[in-house]
Amino acid sequence: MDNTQHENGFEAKLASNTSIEPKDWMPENYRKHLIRQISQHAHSEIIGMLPEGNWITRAPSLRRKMVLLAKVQDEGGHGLYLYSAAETLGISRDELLDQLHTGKAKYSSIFNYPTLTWADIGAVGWLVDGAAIMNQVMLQRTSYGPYARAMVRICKEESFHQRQGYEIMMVLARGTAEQKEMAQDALNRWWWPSLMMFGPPDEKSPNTANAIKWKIKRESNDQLRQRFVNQTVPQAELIGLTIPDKDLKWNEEKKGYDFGTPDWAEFNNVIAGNGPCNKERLDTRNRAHNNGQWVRQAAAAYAEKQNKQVAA
Ligand code: FAQ
Repeated sequence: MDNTQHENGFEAKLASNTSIEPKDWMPENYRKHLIRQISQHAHSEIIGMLPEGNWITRAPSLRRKMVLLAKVQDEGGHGLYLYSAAETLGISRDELLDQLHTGKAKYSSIFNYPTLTWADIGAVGWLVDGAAIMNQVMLQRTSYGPYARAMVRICKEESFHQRQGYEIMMVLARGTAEQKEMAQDALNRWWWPSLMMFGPPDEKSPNTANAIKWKIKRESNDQLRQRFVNQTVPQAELIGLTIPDKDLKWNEEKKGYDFGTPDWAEFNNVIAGNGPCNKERLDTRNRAHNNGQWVRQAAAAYAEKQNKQVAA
C-alpha cells in the first residue's frame, strides 16, 4: 500500500468510529500527539499519588485511612495502564519515566498545590477526581483503542474516588463550625486550580484542533470546563458551601452557569515549573525512583536467569 492508501484507510476508520489499534498504520503526528497526551496523563496519575499519599498516616480514622490507601493505590494502577498504552505506540517505559524525572514532560498542574488540611483530601476527591472524570468520560471513546479501553476501567474507579471526596466534604460541612470552615477553606483554594485542569481556553489551546480532527478528544477544554461548573455548583449548594466566584450566575438562556476567568498567568507559571510544589513533587518522585533501582536490577537479573533456563 502506498501512503495515500494508508491515509485513506486511517481516515475511513476515524469516520466510522473504528478504533485505531497499535499495529494499524497511523500518521506520525497522530502517534506523537498520543504519546504526549497519554504519557502526561500517566505522569499525572503517578505524581497525583503524592498530595494524597501525604495524608495516609494522618487520616482521622481507620476507615478513612483504608479508603485513602485504596484510592492512592488505584491512582498508581491508572498510571501503569496508561504507561502500557503509551508503550504500544513505540516508546519505552524508561524513556517515558526519564522525561518525567528530568522535568521534560508535563503532568497536571493541579498536583503542584499542597494538601494543607484533611478537608483538602475531600476537596481533591470531589473536585480533582470530579474534573478528571469529566474529561475522561469522553476519552472512553477516544480513537486509539488501548487508550480508550484503559479509560473504561479508570472512569469506574474515579467515580468512586469522587464520591468518597464529596462524602468527606459533606461530613465536614455538617460538622462543627470549625469543620465547616475547614471545608470552605479547602474549596476556596482548590476551586480555581480545578478549573485549570481542563487546560487553556480553546482559542489558546494549540493541540485541540488536531485532537478533535483525530477524535482523540471529543470535546474541547472550554466545553468540559463549563459542564464541570454546571455539575459542581449544585453539589456545593447541597452541602452549604459557597463557590468562591463572585461572577458565578445561572444563565437561563444557555442553561448553564456564567463564571469568572481563572488566573491564566498562575496556570502558565505552574506548568512552567514554578508552582508551589513543583520542585518538591519532582524531588520526591526522583528519590523514589532511585530508591527502587535495586528492585529493578534484581527483577531484571531474575528474568534473565529464567530466560536462560527456558533456553537451555
Ligand atoms: N496541566 O493545547 P492544550 C487525574 C498543557 S488525571 C499541565 O489544551 P491538550 C486523576 C498541554 O499539555 C489528570 N499542563 O493541550 C487523579 C499543552 O502542553 P504541551 C490529568 C497542561 O493536550 C485524580 C499546553 O498546556 N488528566 O487527575 C494542562 O489538547 C486525583 C497547551 O494545552 C489528563 O491528562 C494542565 N492542567 O489538552 C490522580 C487527561 N492543561 O504538551 C490522582 C488527558 C494543558 O503541548 C489524584 N489529557 N496543559 O507541551 C487531556 O485531556 C489533555 O491533555 C488536557 C490538555 C485537557 C490536559
